[in-house]
Amino acid sequence: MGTDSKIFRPRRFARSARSLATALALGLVALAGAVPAANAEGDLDPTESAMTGGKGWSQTPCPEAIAEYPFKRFGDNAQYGLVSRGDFESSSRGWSMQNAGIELGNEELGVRAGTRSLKLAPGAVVTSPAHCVGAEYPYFRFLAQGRSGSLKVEVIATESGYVIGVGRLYATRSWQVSPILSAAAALPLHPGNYTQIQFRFTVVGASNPWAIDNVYLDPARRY
Ligand SMILES: [Ca+2]
Repeated sequence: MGTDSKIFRPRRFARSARSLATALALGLVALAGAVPAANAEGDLDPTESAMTGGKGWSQTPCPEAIAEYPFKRFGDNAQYGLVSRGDFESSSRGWSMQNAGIELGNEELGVRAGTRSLKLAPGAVVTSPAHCVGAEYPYFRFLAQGRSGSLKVEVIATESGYVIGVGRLYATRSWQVSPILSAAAALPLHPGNYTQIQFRFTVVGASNPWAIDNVYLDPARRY
C-alpha cells in the first residue's frame, strides 16, 4: 500500500502520544504538588479563536451514527459510521464534484457490499458533505483504487474554511484501504467541543481515473 508515512498519523502513534502526554502531565502535577486549573469548557485561547474565527464549534455532542466495525478484517476494531452517501450506492447528493461521478463496480475488499463506487477522472476534486466530529481524535478511512498518480486527502473545517492535508495514497492498481487518517490537526478545539468537517479528495498526476468507495468516519475515537 503506497502511503506517505510522514503525514499519516496512525492510531498507535496517537495513542502512545496521548499516553506520553498524560504521563508527563501527571509527572508535572506530582512535581508541582498541585493540580493545575483546567480551562473552562469552551474556552478558546486567542490562537484557536483566530484559527476558527471564534465560532464553528459547540458543546452539543454529535448525533450517534449507526456503529459498524468495517475494518475489523484489517486489524482495526474501532467503530465507524458511514459518511453521508459515502458508499455511493444511492446518489452522491451533498457531495461536491468536479470531473467525478458514480460508476458501476463496488470496492473489491468486501468492507461494505454494493454495486457502485465514485469514479474520479484525472484532476478530479470531490468534497464530502459536512459531518460533526469531536475534538478528541476523529479518524476516518476509506477505500480507493488508482492506476497512476496519487490521491490527495484533505480535511476542511467547514465554518472557518481552514484546510489541512492529512494524507496521500499512491496508485497500486488494485483496491487499497487507506491508513487510519486523523482530522485532529484541522481542529484546534478543546476536548468536549464539536464541529463540522468535510473531506476533500483530489487526483494528482494521474493519467487514469481513480475510484473511491465506503468513506467511514469515527467522530470521536473510543478507547
Ligand atoms: Ca459502493
